[in-house]
Amino acid sequence: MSNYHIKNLEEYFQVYRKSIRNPEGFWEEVAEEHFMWHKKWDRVLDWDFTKPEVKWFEGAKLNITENCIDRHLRIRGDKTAILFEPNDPKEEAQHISYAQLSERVNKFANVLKAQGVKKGDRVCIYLPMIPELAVSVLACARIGAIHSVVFAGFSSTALATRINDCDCKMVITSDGSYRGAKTIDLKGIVDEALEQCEGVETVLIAKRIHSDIEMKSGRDQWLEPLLDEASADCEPEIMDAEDPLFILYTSGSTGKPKGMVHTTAGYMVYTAYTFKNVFQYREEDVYWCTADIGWITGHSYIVYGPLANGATTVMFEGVPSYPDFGRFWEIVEKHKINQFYTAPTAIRALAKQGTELIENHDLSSLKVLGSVGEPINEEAWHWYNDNIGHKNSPIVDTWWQTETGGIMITPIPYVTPTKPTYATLPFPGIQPALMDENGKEIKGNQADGRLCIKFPWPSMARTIWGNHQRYKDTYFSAFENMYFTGDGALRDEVGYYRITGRVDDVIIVSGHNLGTAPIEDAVNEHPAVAESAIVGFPHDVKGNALYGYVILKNFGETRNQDNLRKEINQMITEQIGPIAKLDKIQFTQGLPKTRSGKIMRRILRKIASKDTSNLGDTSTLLNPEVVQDIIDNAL
Ligand code: 6R9
Repeated sequence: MSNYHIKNLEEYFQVYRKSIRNPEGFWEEVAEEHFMWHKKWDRVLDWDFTKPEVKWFEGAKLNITENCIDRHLRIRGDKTAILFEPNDPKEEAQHISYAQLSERVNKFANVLKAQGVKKGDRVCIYLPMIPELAVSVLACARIGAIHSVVFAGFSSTALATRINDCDCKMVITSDGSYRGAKTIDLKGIVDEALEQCEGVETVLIAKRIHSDIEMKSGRDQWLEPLLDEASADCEPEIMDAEDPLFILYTSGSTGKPKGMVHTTAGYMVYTAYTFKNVFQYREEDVYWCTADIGWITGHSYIVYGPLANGATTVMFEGVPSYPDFGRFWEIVEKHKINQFYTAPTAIRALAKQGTELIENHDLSSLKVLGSVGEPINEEAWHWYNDNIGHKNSPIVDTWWQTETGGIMITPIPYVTPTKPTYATLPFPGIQPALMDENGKEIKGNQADGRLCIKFPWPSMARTIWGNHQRYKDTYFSAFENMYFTGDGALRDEVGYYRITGRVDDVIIVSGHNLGTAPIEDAVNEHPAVAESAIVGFPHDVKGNALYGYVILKNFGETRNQDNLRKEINQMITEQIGPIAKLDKIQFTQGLPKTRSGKIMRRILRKIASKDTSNLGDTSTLLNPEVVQDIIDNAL
């Protein structure tokens, strides 16, 4: 296990330097030591950021599920792979061993095959956080089908867009889901979506809430009887290193969501290696990431990374507030969680509840605390450190993206001294750069600029499904020969990075990326709306909340404005999902525009944040007079 587990800061710097001096050699060593290959690569890396084209481990043959399951069977067949904690604390937790996981994945894979799914076919998975979600992801990977998991909080319209974008022929869902005290009719949402999706031939339905749903004959099938019939032996499809493993959609600043394509070998190597080091996972540990598998964090650090390490990974079906705000701490105590990975928005929501619900739980099993999804503010960082970690579990503030596949900038716990609000140092193999507005790299410490990455890493997304040009335009055109992240960052006097937030029109609300354009499209579909602009403003729990400026077709609209606000949010819920609802809606007669007709969001952002002292020069606007009017009527 030479360089697999980094032990101290000196070793980190050694490993880091080695990884930069000879990236191919470095990643080859990681790949050689820790995985099962049917054939090793002919070439470690081939890349050209101008095309852009990146290939890792070309020529290698493998199946990721053999690495996540089969190879553990001999040594840890009885070890819990997935620990399922249901929504209702009275329902018993399920310990699914590696042997049981193997059986379930093989059976599911055989069901997919029997339903005509083949290598390269796209399968949409729209499931709550129940074991079938992880099992269906792995079953797709077993037979080389490309999974596209859609978060089960998305609306039917959002689901339909994602199904059609990559031509899924199958949807895997459940009769419904539990979310705290509520149940959600997932199958009804799927039915509605599929009215717009001609390519879907089959819907497989897992039973969860035992509701009475409608089955469309010839299309819908209950999963259970099919699984009962299936053999528990499914030969893995042997995949090429660069065969797509999955598609995962992420919001862009404009246009429809981007289907990020991740491939097999590089993704596996990078997520496994980062998991082991960033969480300092040891064989007996129980690891819990509270994300949903519908997001990249769940793909990489609930499913693939942990399982590739033979870890015990917890899947939690519920929400932090049910039956009360002590639920997370109850679970930590119950399952003796060693590594706990969550989002700043959850930390802030829990911090608001005070500490009583923590004090009656034993959190002494915790060794590492993680944070991901958005910048963690100083107050939340200290609350987490003091009340959950009791100042002796290091916080790993992990910066990364759907596009990067794995953690990029992070402390290594017990190795890198932490600093509140700083993601600290690049992971081995990662070469960050800060760029100024003229496209020049800012060298040296104490710098502030746009965050780019100079050199490929194994788990980077390779393209946007069906639109390579958009991939190039979005990530490789802002700065020459660099991957542009869309984030701003600063580097302090010792070289630590602090991510300052998005510099594009993506707003992160409760850790979810939301593009302004699709929300504006939804608002504009309301018959009374002429035009709208959405910006973010600081919110003490969600990080950012959404503020909408809406121009009505008829400003004198006689309807009650509160009703209109409700209807607009209803449009958004239908088109995107409740996560994109606007906290504030201001009706206005105009929006500040440049002479070329672009909305000046900078001004709107300042007004929404109640920071109107320095709006800059507004005289060059097409319509400077609207600014004062908007300020006067701000909410
Ligand atoms: C993994 C994930 C990516 C965007 C990213 C950035 C923000 C994520 C962060 C962070 C500051 C951190 N972000 N982690 N900002 N500190 N530790 O969240 O992927 O959903 O694609 O979001 O989230 O702005 O660009 P994704």
